[in-house]
This record gives sequence, C-alpha cells and structure tokens, in this order.
Amino acid sequence: MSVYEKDRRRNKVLFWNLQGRYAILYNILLKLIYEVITMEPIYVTGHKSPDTDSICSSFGMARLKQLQGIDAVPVRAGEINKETAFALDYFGVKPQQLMSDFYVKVEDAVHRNLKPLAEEASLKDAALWFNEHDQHAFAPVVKGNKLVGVLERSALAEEFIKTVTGAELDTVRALVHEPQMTFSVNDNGHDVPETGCYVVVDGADYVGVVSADSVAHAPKKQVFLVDHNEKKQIIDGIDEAQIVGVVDHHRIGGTLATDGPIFIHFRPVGCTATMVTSLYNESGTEIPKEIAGLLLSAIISDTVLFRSPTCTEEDKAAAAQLAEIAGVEIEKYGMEMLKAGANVSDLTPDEIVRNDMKEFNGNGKTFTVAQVQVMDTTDLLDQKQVLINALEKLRADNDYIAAFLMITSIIDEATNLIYAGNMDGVVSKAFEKDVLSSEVYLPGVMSRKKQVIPQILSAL
Ligand SMILES: [Mn+2]
Repeated sequence: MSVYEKDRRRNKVLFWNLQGRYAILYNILLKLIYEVITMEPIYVTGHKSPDTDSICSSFGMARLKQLQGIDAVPVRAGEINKETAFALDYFGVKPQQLMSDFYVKVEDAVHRNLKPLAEEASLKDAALWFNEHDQHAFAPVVKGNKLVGVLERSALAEEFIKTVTGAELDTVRALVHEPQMTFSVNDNGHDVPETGCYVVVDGADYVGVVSADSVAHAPKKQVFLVDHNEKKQIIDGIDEAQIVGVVDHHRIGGTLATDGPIFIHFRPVGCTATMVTSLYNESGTEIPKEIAGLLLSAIISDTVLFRSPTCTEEDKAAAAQLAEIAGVEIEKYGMEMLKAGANVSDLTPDEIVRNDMKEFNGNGKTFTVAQVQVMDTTDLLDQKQVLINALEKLRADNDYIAAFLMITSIIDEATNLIYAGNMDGVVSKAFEKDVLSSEVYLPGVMSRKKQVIPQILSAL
C-alpha cells in the first residue's frame, strides 16, 4: 500500500469515526477552512499607462474593500508617471504591485497531489503506481524533488514481458525518458494542448501535472476595474478573469460583458476618486489620511486643479473634504503636484508620445491619444517635427490609423493637438478648424475624454 493510499484510508477512518451530524459539521468546517485558505483576492486595477487617478483610485477602492473585510489587493497596469510618483511620495505610499496579465497560469491549474515515482523504484512499485493511477499513461519520475523524466505505462508493460525470460531490472531508471513537453508554473494555462496530461515543473523541481481540463476548471482571478472599462485599456487576459465591479467616469466603450451581475458605478464626474470618496461616505467608512491625500491628488490631476470642463461641483466638494483629512492646502499642493508631472524635459520623444496614452476604437479603427500637460508648451512645440516622427513610428509599428498627442498648457488652458496618420480631414471636421501641418490649436481644450475623443470618434 502506498503512503498516499494509507493516508487516504486513515482519513476515511477518522472521518467515519465521527458520528452523524458531527461528521457533517466537520466536513462543513473543513470546506470553510479550505475556502478561506484558497480564497482568491479581488485585484483592484486602473487602466494601462496609468495616470494618477488610476493609481490612486486603485489604492482607495482596495482599502475601502479591506476596511469592509474583503480581501482586496491594489495592483497597477504599468509604470508610475512623475506626477503620480510625487503624490505617492508626498503621502508616503509605495507603488502597488505591477500586474502584467490576468491569464490563468499553469500554477493555478496544476494537480499537485499526483505523487511521483522515485527513480530507485522497483518494477513492482511502478506496477503498483499504475494500478493506483489507472487513468495515467505515464508516471513522473523524480530524484529527490527533481524531475528526472517520465515512465510510460507501455514501457513498463513491455519490460514485464522481458522479465519473464530472465534478467529483471532492479529499478525503473533505465525505462525513464525525458517528457516531450513540460510546463512551468509561470506558463499560461491556455498554452496547454487540448488533449493529454503534462508534467509541471518549478525550475527543475517536480510540481504535478496539468491538462486542458484542469486549466478550464482553474479559479478565475477576480478583478475590480477603476477609472476604465474599455477592453483595450484593461490589463491583458481579462477574458480569462472575472470582472466583479467597475467604478468609472468614462464612456462605456466596446463590449463590457460579464459572466454574472456585478457591482457597477458610473457617473459623469471629473474623476473616479470622487466616486470612491462618495463610496466611503455612503458606507460610513472613515477615509484613512494617506488615502485621502491620494484621492485628492487624483481629483487635482483629472480636473487639472478644477480647470477642466469635466470638473463638477461634486469633484470640488470631494476635494475639499479630502484636503481637510489629508491636511493639505489644495491650491498650493495642487500646483506643486501638477508641476512635478508637467516636467517633461527628461523624457525622450518616444516617451512623450506614449505619455498617458490611451487606445481607442471607433468603426473598427484603432487610434491612440497621448497627453502631456505642461506649464509652458514652447519647448515641446519647438521639437514638433521630432515628436511627429515619433508618433508616426508608434502608429506604423502598431498598425494604428492614427496616433495623436495633446500638448496641453495648464496655464493657458489650451491644447496643441499634433498627430501622425492621414487625419487632416477627420481633425478639421472634428474640431471645425483648418489644420496646419499635422497640428491644430484648440483653445479651452484640456480634457481628452470630453473635448477630443467624442469629436474624433464622430468625425471618423
Ligand atoms: Mn480618471
């Protein structure tokens, strides 16, 4: 009897020794403990190329859930920009964990309870192993924890024919060969072939086996979206995860389809953090000081210190409440933070045209709009041709129909929109203006969401 089998029998005896309802109770308790241990957290994330709102609302929303006793983890979809870095540093918060994708990993789907055979195992041990694991065509073979290879059921059967005529092998070692395909715990589950069962390793160590079926049954990651809902802006692999909630202030774009009913919160306010603030208030939860500072930073950023036309009275009221808790003076702190973000002097042209970039899709056409907010646009406009070349490279490399860059002056409250792609007609139609060498000047325009995207989409 294998150790595994003994274990199983002992557990059975233990279980049945408990009488009637106690056994049931014991079972329920075990299940509960198991669920608590294996319970997946809710990942709270903002959009790709995260801005201050995406980073800070992720922190704010995750903390609210934690305060409500829910296991939530703030994550980010990309690198922190300078403005956000200033805010995080100011309120003493370290950036959250970077999440590269939500794909189901082999690690989530691996069967860990398939005991391997030791390479010193005798032919009889091997036969007993296959007898116990009658669905398995091969046995993983290890030396210590290290995977040595696999032993095929057929190879063992073949060997037994030989043993009848004499010379029996001492161990299975000679029959073991390298598996044709193995998976690492970090591999994506969707790469596991439709048929067959495969050995999973962690480095050189044996972990277990995986199949397409176990991948299909692996628990999905639970994801809470803040500050975005369009597929192209969500961290990759969201189709293999489960969206459990959305708090956003953008248009509903693309097809946000979910498996079940979800918590959803959309309002046409200037900032997601404003909504997060009201969720704290509605639930009667006190806002922690550093979270208040971060949420305030998000509102200042998204509304460009209340200058943006997207700014509402609700944003201003939330900012006042948050500033009080955080203990900062809004105008002073706000200008400092915006200045920290507005310094683009150390960015390369490639970085500038990807700054705060978002992808959009209209009529099946994909384009990007990046934005830099600066105190003075002169330096950037002086290198306009270099920036347009960088935009053209970005456009061509990704097969976009266009790549736009908004050069927005916080002081003048205006935007110079420059672009690559055959867009002169679209741009002049969108903004009812004549374009001049891939540029249009838009006084009063600060908001991509409200003053640029809808206009381009309707002109496409
Ligand atoms: Mn936002």
